[in-house]
Amino acid sequence: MNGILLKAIAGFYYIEAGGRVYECKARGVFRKNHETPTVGDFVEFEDIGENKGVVTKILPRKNLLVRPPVANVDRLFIVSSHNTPAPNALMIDRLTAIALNNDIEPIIVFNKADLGSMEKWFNIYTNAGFKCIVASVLTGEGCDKILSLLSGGISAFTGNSGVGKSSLLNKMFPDLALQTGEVSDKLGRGRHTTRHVELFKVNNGYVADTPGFSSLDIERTMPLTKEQLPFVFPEFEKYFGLCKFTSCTHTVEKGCAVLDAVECGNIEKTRHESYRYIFNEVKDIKEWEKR
Ligand SMILES: Nc1nc2c(ncn2[C@@H]2O[C@H](COP(=O)(O)OP(=O)(O)OP(=O)(O)O)[C@@H](O)[C@H]2O)c(=O)[nH]1
Ligand SMILES: [Mg+2]
Ligand SMILES: [Zn+2]
Repeated sequence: MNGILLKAIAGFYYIEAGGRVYECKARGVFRKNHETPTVGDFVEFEDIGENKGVVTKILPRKNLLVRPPVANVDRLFIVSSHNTPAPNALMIDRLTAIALNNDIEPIIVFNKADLGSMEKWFNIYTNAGFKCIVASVLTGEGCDKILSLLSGGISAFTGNSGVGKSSLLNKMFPDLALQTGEVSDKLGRGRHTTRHVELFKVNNGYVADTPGFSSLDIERTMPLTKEQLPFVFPEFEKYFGLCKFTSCTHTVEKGCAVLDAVECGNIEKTRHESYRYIFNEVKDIKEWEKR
């Protein structure tokens, strides 16, 4: 039988097929091949009765994200919030880069707009060419827009712990009744309420709620190369070919058209700072690997 993996917990895989959910184990062959069935995977499994089964094959993936661990993602909703926690440009820029590098449409959600204006953030990312939504679970603002983007394919919600990923999903789909958690007052940090990735069937599509991370967690190797990096900053693209040097990395070079665009305000400074930061990170890792 063919199905889709909704949830993986303690060695069990929960697979939906024909409107039923089967509790499955995986064949040992996956471990041998260092393959892990991942939420979002389309799989083949053997029905062994009583809604139980054995996963026998993972069908070819469109993509596979490491953080959050979800496969075959069509849309990534990158959620941040007005405060507790406040938006982090570098984190948004990492996530949009990872999405684009994996052929995923990033959609940036600025939540908790009831706590204050998100206009500055909305403008930065709209100008950079991203689809942005200002939202509030309290007032319901933006929820219809998110809802309209959820039909068809697989969507995943990601972002810091405490930004309101589960709350937004509950607002749109009250039946999910996902657990949400107060943000710690002292630190303004989320409490990592959502503990595992889970896919839900909604609007003719699927949406994954995922555990939030802290800004530190994402300070990790970016899964892309310095050659790929310029292409995942969509607002840079129209300047390529206009730089003085064909080998321009758009970081420090004289006569760089991207740097000129930053200078005159056509490219947002924070976006370019993130670019440079990530560039140095992926560049160093490559050199380290060569040694
Ligand atoms: N004022 C306000 N509070 C919100 C909004 N959305 C969520 N919250 C609150 O923010 C806190 C965290 O919400 P969650 O939905 O648990 O956040 P999460 O992103 O799922 O967090 P993790 O599961 O830890 O990753 C809760 O106390 C929510 O009530 C909003 O739009 N406005
Ligand atoms: Mg949550
Ligand atoms: Zn350049």
